[in-house]
Amino acid sequence: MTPQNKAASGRRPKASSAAADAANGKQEQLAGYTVDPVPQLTTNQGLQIPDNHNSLRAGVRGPTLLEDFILREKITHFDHERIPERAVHARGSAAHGYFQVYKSMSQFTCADFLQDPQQKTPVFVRFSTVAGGAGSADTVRDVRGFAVKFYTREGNYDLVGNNIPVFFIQDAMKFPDLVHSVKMEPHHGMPQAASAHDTFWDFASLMPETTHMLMWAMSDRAIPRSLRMMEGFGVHTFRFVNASGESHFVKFHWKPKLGIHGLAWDEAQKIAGKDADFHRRDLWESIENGDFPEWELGVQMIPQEKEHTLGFDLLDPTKLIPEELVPVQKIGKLVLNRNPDNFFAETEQVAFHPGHVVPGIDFTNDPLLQGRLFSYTDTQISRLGGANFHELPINKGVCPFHNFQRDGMHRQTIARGQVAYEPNSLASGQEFRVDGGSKGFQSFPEEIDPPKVRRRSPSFDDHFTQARLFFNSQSAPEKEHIIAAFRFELSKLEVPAIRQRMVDNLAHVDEKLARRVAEPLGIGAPDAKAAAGRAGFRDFKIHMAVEESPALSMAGTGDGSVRTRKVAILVADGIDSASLKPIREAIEHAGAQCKVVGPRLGSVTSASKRQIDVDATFINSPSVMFDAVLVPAGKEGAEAMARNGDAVHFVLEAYKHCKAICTVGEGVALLASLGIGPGTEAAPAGVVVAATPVNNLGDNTAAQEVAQAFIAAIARHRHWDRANVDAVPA
Ligand code: HDE
Repeated sequence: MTPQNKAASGRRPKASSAAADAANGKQEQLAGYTVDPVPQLTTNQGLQIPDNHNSLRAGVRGPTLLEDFILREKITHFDHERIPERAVHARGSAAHGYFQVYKSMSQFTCADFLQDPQQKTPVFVRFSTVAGGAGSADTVRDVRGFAVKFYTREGNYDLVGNNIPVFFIQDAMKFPDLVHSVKMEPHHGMPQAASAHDTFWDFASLMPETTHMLMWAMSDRAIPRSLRMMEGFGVHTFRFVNASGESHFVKFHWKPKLGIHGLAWDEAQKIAGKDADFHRRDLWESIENGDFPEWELGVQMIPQEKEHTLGFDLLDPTKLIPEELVPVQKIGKLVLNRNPDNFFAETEQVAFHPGHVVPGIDFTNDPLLQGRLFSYTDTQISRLGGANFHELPINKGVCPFHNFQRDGMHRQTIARGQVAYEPNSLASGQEFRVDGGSKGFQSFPEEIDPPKVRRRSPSFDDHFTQARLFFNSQSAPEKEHIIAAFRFELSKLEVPAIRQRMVDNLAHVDEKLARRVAEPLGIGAPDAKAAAGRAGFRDFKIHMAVEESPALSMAGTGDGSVRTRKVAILVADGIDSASLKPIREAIEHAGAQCKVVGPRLGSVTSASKRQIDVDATFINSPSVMFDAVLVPAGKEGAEAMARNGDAVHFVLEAYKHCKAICTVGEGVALLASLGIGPGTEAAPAGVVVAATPVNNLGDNTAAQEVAQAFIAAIARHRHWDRANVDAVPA
């Protein structure tokens, strides 16, 4: 950020990002394009505008004159402000940062940005949902896009991935059908950003190859707690190629430092209404606060000659390679340390393309990837208004680029000279000819001499074994969440036959899963035979060397820290403020962020007549905005909260969503009166109660013990195994 635009944006300078940015050539390049507001208006031609409130008219009460070119310019520009939103992944949030490799990968790839651990490569990363429009809510159940643009010294490299390692379909030919089925239905334009409708499940149930990805999409992976807490995957198998031309197959993984965490489904739906920008805000705020999101880049590498040894086809994008078979090697880190200056110019205009590769990274024949290689340039041409989208500041490489492509809409470059062709001898007075030499990008010379066919490989035919592997690898609560998600989605269908077809398919994944899903849906028992008799079903089984893959579960991931976790401290008149202080200090010291939430803004009065500042209200910041809740002591305060329906709802809802709750003194009684406290039995999972009487909490040791137990409970993210949450009305 230039000093000038720091001042203009009003954002405080960030010391650590400034240091990181010193090595960031992309930022310097972008600075040349950024402008700041000045207290003087001109037209787009530079003419000063004396009055920006009144149009030119015939007399003060007369008609507006067509002559008013200043009005016309302003309105015309406004009329054309919108561009087509992305056909998929329309809703996105992005940030700048850098990538740094841990050690040279020269043995496997000659990609320049993967050679030198000292080198920081600037990146721009855009996260997205897939199905909804640009204004849809962040927390809908959906796949998340995870697209990374590396501005390398050899050209831009785009790793355009998702947060789920497999895809719904195997062949690009089916992509428009898939997307049409999941987007809002064409006759009435509903629902927005949701897969819980007939057309999606109609398509999915008729295409058993979707089954593996459906399992992921029904898991908590599809309702992430934060964009900072999800994995990313390249999905397809790519190639690394080293300087000697040797190739390894490679799968890319992004592993978040904070672990992989999801929301409760009920919570995700409520957040969609209470704060539709929940993920965008979280990303923005954590970067503004200096809590830079971080991932490690992992690779699974398979030597060329081992292509056929895994038991399934590496080219099939509905399959993953279990980490237990081929370990993920962590080769570098990605840090996001700067928010964009302008949403439209950067987040909206950024144009990703899986075909933006650099020497040392190449494609495979995955038929989904091959189709993508066509689609992305094509879509940018209509979305960004022509073939010159690479000249937009956010898309421009940081290395020199030149060729004889010329002209077109919105051309920025002024190419000098007489020559726009090759070979030529006029440009520099001597012959210039591209010589077919060994430099630059060389496609891996894979041998291909087959007949043309329009047919899937039979090695793609098994659609259930890896879906089962995924299900088997989940913890007990994760399995329950998947069952509940299937039930919810299928219950929304208007055509029972689609529900039936879907559970028939699921019987090939796991009979019990299918039965449990079917139970409340008013349909017959799952019928595996009926599924097997339908078109598209193939009776073929791949061999998996593992039955379970613990790496596919989200349980127990993360570094155990509570950094950036949000804790609500509930207050009302009459609470005991002394009981709060040591616990608040300890959790803030551990990196969590506290907000005091009360019945009104301003302040409340504690039992000892102190004024406690209130940051937010029960209504404007409900429990779904937080990861944990602290209910303080104080008889009057607890009684006041018990009388306030919003406070009661707050506590019950946090409990239902399995969040860590800490309560001291009379707060314990409040929980007990709501039927969720420890009562005479042990406290429910994730509920921390002060073991010592309240008045001893001033004693630092006792307070510290409570605080540390609370921190440990928050670090577990959610207590999904908490008993009886279904009985809680929230
Ligand atoms: Fe995309 N995809 N996709 N996709 N995709 C687009 O390109 C497409 C697929 C992914 O933040 C579009 O610029 C086809 C898989 C991300 O700007 C479009 C096929 C994966 C983003 C397109 C796929 C992705 C897109 C829409 C099947 C995970 C957002 C706007 C053959 C590996 C990038 C655009 C951003 C965007 C086509 C399948 C990821 C239409 C034809 C598999 C993260 O070109």
